[in-house]
Amino acid sequence: MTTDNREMWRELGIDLEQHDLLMNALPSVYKEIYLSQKNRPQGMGFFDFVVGDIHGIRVRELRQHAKDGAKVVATYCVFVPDEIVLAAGAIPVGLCAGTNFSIPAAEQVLPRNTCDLIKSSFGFKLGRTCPYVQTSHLIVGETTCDGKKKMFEILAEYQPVHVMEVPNKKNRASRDLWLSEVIAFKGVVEKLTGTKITEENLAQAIKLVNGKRHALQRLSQARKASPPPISGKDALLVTQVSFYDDVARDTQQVNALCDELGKRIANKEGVFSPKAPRILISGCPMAIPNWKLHHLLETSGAAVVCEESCIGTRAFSDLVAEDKRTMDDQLKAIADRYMQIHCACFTPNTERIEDIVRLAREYKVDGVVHYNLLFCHTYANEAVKVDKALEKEGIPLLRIETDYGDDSGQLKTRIDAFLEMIQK
Ligand code: BJ8
Repeated sequence: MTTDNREMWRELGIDLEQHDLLMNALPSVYKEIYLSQKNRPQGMGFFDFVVGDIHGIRVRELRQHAKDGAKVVATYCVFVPDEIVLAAGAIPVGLCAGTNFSIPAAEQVLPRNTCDLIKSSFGFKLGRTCPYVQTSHLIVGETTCDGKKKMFEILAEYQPVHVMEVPNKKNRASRDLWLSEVIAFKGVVEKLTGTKITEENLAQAIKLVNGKRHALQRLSQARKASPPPISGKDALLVTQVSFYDDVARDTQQVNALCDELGKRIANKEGVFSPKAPRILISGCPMAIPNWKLHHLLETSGAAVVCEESCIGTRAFSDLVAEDKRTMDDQLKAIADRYMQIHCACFTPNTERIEDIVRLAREYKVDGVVHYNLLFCHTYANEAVKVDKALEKEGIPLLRIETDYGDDSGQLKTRIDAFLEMIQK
């Protein structure tokens, strides 16, 4: 922790005393969970470095951009189109919402029986412990679930918030509603930045974000290999970092990592035994630093090879069409791409169930773990359908409902029993 960082945090209005508690705890947690892993790809060095100074370097960059006149736009959901933010010369930042550290502050205001992801994100603002929130000029929320949309109303009392209406159905009328939201968002960003979004700068931004998604697709593909060339924990971290790092730099680093993984695959070099049970995790997103389930699974002998999640395949599986030339067509292509995110907020949402079955086959998994945050009713109810579909396909499923608290002992008992059952 440098004095420079402290000075910057002070200027941002951070509660230094509370923030110190978080910053002091992180290195030992990271060492235990990440640095203790054997035979990690060298390319993970960059991501270790980024996380090692998680509230330093990147925040400093954002502040410099802000001093140079750029705006910082913070988001909580993969429905917010980064392309529009980048086209206007602003910087999108996916906010952390994965730690129980910020929850006590949130519980002073929000009901306790709210999902931890919502409480964690709100608590960072209320407790003034996140320099990314403090650096941002606008927070963009969405109407994906009731808890979130009500939280955004309260958050708007503390910071400028714009909420995008995500429809609940996938029919033509819903798509038109979503397109109108995308168009309105373009107007909001133009007003914020004072920059007109043109066909040219939007085309560039689409290409840039597609490049990042393509790199993450490569990483995902590499995990199909047996033995897996990278741990699930490391792959999760790479996806988490991609939400807040500079897009071009992140793309380059993920591609370099994938080149290395390609060589590992050719040499049959892996991080786990080829006999390790292969697991697909599906469900609620795991925002940084939520590594609990991956850590438990992988220290119990499993290999997590895929995440059907918004910090996983839902974030990068689809690209925006790059062949559109008019603004209307570009915005339609953006709207169409985002409508393919199969979040449980949609009804019906059969595409997500189909994705889970397809991914289970493609990644040759031995079992699926459905990850549900406590009080997340959309995913919990959808798990009933997931359960039925997997049973029909003969794919074993373990349903986990948890929060950010420490229930590792209980979870480990259930995970051990599941792994023993599916052991090859
Ligand atoms: S597109 S999954 S990132 S909304 S876990 S806050 S749903 S009660 S996070 Fe999500 Fe966008 Fe959907 Fe993805 Fe509510 Fe559930 Fe909490 Fe959730």
